[in-house]
Amino acid sequence: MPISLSAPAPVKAPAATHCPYCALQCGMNVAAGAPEEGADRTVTITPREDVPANAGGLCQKGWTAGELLTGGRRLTTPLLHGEPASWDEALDFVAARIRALQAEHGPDGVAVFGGGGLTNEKAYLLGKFARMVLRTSQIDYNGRFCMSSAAAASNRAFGMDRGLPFPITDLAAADAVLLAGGNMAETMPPFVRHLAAMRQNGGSLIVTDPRLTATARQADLHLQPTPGTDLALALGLLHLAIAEGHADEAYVAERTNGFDAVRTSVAAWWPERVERITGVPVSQMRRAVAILGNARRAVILTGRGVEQHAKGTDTVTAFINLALALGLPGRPGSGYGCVTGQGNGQGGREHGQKADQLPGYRKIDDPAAREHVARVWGIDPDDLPGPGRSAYELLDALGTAGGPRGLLLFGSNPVISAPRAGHVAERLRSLDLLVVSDLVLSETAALADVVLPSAQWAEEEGTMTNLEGRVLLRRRALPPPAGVRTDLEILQALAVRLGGPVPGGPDMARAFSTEPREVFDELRRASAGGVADYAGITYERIAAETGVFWPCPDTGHPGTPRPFLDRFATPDGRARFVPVDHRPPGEDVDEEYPLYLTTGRVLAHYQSGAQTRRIDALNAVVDETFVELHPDLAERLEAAPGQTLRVISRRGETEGVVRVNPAIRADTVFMPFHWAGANLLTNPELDPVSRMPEFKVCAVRLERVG
Ligand SMILES: Nc1nc2c(c(=O)[nH]1)N[C@H]1C(S)=C(S)[C@@H](COP(=O)(O)OP(=O)(O)OC[C@H]3O[C@@H](n4cnc5c(=O)[nH]c(N)nc54)[C@H](O)[C@@H]3O)O[C@H]1N2
Ligand SMILES: Nc1nc2c(c(=O)[nH]1)N[C@H]1C(S)=C(S)[C@@H](COP(=O)(O)OP(=O)(O)OC[C@H]3O[C@@H](n4cnc5c(=O)[nH]c(N)nc54)[C@H](O)[C@@H]3O)O[C@H]1N2
Ligand code: SF4
Ligand SMILES: [Mo]
Repeated sequence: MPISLSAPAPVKAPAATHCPYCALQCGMNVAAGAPEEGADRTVTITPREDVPANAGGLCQKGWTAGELLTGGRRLTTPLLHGEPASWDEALDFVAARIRALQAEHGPDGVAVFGGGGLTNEKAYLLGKFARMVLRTSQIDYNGRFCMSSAAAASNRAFGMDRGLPFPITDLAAADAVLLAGGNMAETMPPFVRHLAAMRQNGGSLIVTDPRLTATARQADLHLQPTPGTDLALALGLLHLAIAEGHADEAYVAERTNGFDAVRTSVAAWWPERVERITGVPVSQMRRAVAILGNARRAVILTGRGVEQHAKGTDTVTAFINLALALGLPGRPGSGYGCVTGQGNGQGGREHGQKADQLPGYRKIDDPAAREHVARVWGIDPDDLPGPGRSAYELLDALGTAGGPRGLLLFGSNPVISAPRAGHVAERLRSLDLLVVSDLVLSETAALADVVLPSAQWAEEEGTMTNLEGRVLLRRRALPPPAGVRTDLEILQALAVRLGGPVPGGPDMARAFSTEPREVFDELRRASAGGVADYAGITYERIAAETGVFWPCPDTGHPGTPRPFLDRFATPDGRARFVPVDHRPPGEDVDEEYPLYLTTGRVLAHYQSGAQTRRIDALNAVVDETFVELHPDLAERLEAAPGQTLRVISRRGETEGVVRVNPAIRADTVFMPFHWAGANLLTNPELDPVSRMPEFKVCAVRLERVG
């Protein structure tokens, strides 16, 4: 069904903006044409050359991103119990239910769940709405499922978590890159150009992945560990690096603390022991260490493959320890970085939608932080709630005694993407009130009492912080269709209904501006003096400079592409070595469940698939969930490609179409999580520090169907 616009959009110069999907935030020009009478509006996308991350490249998801702006597959009217409703009806209902639930259960009776795809302005205002209007401590977001382990490890080691603490273009000049658990050829195709440039300049790429992925095929060395054993691998690599004299003693003495304890702790991780645990041959470990140790400039990167484990924080810490021993972080052209995933995965983790956090990457239990943010918001610091539950713990508590009875959800689809998703769906169904703001009727929105149709990327302004920590401007290319509101408008409408104006209290219409620029200016003040300081960043500067790197404390400051060159963000300026030890996965294989299941992504689909499963060109590439297995395993099961297999774990079962691939370990099967199924199986065991679930390894068995 075509979307009718309230007023036809004039054909304008294309808007120079960025892709709606991943953290590479490829630059693209979006040109919107005026619809003919009765016809659909048209959108044309071309890549931008001036954005270093993609420099003229896009992946198939980026090329096709316009389809959801024009197609009739999106929501254009609020839904109240599944029926079309007016905005006033829907919003009045939500406000009344929130009031009733909080009267009965207290402020924590209503929770908020956000997303790393939201702009900085939305993420900031969502956190403010939760703390200032709802006064609930119960807010967290899907970034917890994404890079939280890397964030925790970076904070621990460097006192700051800025995904890549250097511009992505630095990679081209490295002599070696170790990519641990990332598959950029499918998850960020234009990223591979930077790795290819490095190799063209004579550098070497090392990839660790249980599968010989499209990325691993481009590597000079592929280490293929058993899922969940990367921590042992990193300890083994450090053991070898020290034994072979690659530790940079001068750097360690000058720039770090705590090396001795780590040196002692890795002494027990001799290579043969590591080979037994990981399955990676000693010779390959030696080669990896020689490549890294002999490089003048080297970079260690981690992706979700090593991070999404119940020991993800310690695993990343072990890789950071290796990087520190080799003297990499804070050296020009070298370092450690986490390859952040979601469009605003970096900014979304900085401005207060996290359970323990206030804007500017401040801690919610820090009195000075509370004081600062409360002053910006015009409230008493004592009225700010404390820390709440982490994402999975929050979802798990919904509708239980003592847990929240209502949930407002913006920018996530946990029915597909949360671990042990069958249980999560049950918790969502048990709520007294579920409100979802989305562009499409996602599987989670389909369970909601109230669905609020929101505007999309190219229909509104805002800022996104990409994987380099570069703050970018998302420009408006066309107006939203009639009937659709922006998330900022939704938050304001709810704040006004719920919060005031009360005599002497803040004016909620002003406290919740619907103008992205005004929200950003407030975010700048709220972040000022924090770790992620945006005070000096303006829309004008971003436009003029093609992005500004935080921290940027004042408008005269140039921004900080490489924050660790002189000192780390710790109190004494030194990086911290943290001793860590290997441990097995939360759930290991046994007789009943003899195979490892690992999960991840395919090129054509994004996340829960809520957006990309509605795009024909992407469904034409792959439109069903599959289970990838080694030929030996397929033979044992007498399973042929195209047949369906049942995959069973302790938490649930699902089916998948067989794909036979010699590139996977024979003890491991892989499923993408873009379709319902994979997460019915996954293990919600959480990392003790980051609260990351163990998406990347659990035990399963396979059965033939019929
Ligand atoms: N096409 C596409 N691109 C995306 C996304 C998407 O959904 N689709 N999502 C975006 C987001 S939010 C993110 S977070 C990034 C994620 O980007 P990546 O981290 O590259 O993505 P994944 O596919 O989750 O995992 C990477 C690899 O880890 C491997 N792996 C699995 N288990 C283990 C293990 O135990 N050890 C090791 N060493 N490797 C393991 C998998 O085989 C997989 O190839 O992608 C972003 N880009
Ligand atoms: N098994 C397994 N599970 C995983 C992972 C894995 O590797 N394996 N990876 C995890 C990772 S890294 C991530 S990041 C999560 C992501 O999983 P989800 O949080 O489910 O991510 P999306 O599918 O991007 O969901 C975003 C939703 O918000 C909507 N949306 C997009 N933009 C906006 C906006 O501006 N406003 C509003 N209101 N809505 C918007 C989209 O239509 C979509 O429905 O999945 C995690 N789950
Ligand atoms: S790599 Fe990421 S940002 Fe670039 S076009 Fe693809 S999905 Fe969009
Ligand atoms: Mo992610």
